[in-house]
Amino acid sequence: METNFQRTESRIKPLLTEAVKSMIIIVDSREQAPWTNYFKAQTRVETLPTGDYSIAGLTDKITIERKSLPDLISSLTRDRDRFVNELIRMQSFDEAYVIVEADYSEMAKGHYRSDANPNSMIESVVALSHRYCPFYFCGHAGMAARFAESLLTRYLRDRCHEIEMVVLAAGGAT
Ligand SMILES: [Ca+2]
Repeated sequence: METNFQRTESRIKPLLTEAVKSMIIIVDSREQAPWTNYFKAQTRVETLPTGDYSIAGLTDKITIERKSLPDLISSLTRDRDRFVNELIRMQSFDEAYVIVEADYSEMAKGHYRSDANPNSMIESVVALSHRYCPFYFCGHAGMAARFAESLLTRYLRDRCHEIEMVVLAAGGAT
């Protein structure tokens, strides 16, 4: 006779595959120009206490902070304290990322309005990404959104894989 675990084993994989396929991306309600149209996944607007993008059901586990180049420059200069506080809050997540909607070369060449020194900006990005979480420069909004969706999907797929392993291991014990 089939045990409960064997039944669960055969059902768990399609369920988890479905969970990844039907992932809903949460978009923070304060996002000014959200990436919504670039995502393949469905989205839902909610107010996120930290960060701009996450996964429905896992909003306290993974967070992505979106920065345009002007946002990034002000976050590294006059709004630095506020930004560092956010990076500190992001430490309580399993995974946290800062995604910049610009090329690294735009920042390094000082292609922004502020008179902030590009070398100081580079040093700041190095220091903060070393201390807190990765910063990815993804060119423009469309590419940044694709990168973000990929990070979110991979995170969810990894968690589903863990659940599958737990179920399989438990099944093996009967
Ligand atoms: Ca932001």
